[in-house]
Amino acid sequence: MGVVNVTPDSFSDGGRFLEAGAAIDHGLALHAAGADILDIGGESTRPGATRPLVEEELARVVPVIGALAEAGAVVSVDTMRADVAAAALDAGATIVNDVSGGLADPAMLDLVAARAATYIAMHWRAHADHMGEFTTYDDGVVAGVRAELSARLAAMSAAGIDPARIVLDPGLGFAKQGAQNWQLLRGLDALAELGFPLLVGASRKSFLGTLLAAPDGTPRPVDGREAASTALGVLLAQRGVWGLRVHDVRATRDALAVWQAMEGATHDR
Ligand code: PMM
Repeated sequence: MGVVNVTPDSFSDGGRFLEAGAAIDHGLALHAAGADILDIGGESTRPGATRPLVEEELARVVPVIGALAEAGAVVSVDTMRADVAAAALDAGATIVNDVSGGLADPAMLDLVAARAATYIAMHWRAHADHMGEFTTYDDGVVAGVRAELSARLAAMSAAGIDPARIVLDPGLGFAKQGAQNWQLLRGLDALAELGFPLLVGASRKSFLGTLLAAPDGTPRPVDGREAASTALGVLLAQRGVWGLRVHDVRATRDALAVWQAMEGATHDR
């Protein structure tokens, strides 16, 4: 899954693709580089971010989704709002990527059920402006995320969402402190046991910046985290995750091709 953030302030690429034409060109490039899905988002969820108005979010994502779906890409909309999801599905998206797993908007699960969309439900506890206050997990982060995702699955089932259309996501960086992200990644099997495909968004996140910090402790800036993101993507693919949400699709595709060649999964060349 290739990331197309149509936002002024995302941590990884904020402001670069705010203009629709630039976002569409970027999406087309990710599609050409081998992305199976393009994920279009109009709300930054970086720690501390404030929310855009719904009109603003709609104006950012709908034209981009329309153009990319028209070009033949499978499109997901990265939104927590049912109204934005509805407009995105009307514009040609087929997947709703809701970082709140249905918690932010009470209308979301019913909408997804009614429209028979594929639903990516991420683990989430609070909006970005105060999620840093919710990083306590009494039984450890793996057990906590698993229990809270199970509760969301019950809500999805009650709303009538087809289980065959559900994907779960551990929500790296969302109400998680640095080390908790590594604990979650190591404990991914416990989430896989819930019986649903997993999507993981690790690309360029701050726990990688911390891992790669300079000797004086300065975190590695976002644009220096690509090799680590790609390496982690391969390890996750080897563990059987269904999807990787990444910024550099070409690097990820190349790394996956190397892994598959080593496994003998591709023709010998
Ligand atoms: N991370 C971000 C945004 N959307 N969606 C899913 N499903 N999983 C994630 O981990 C996720 C997401 C924040 O990262 P960005 O600012 O690079 O988009």
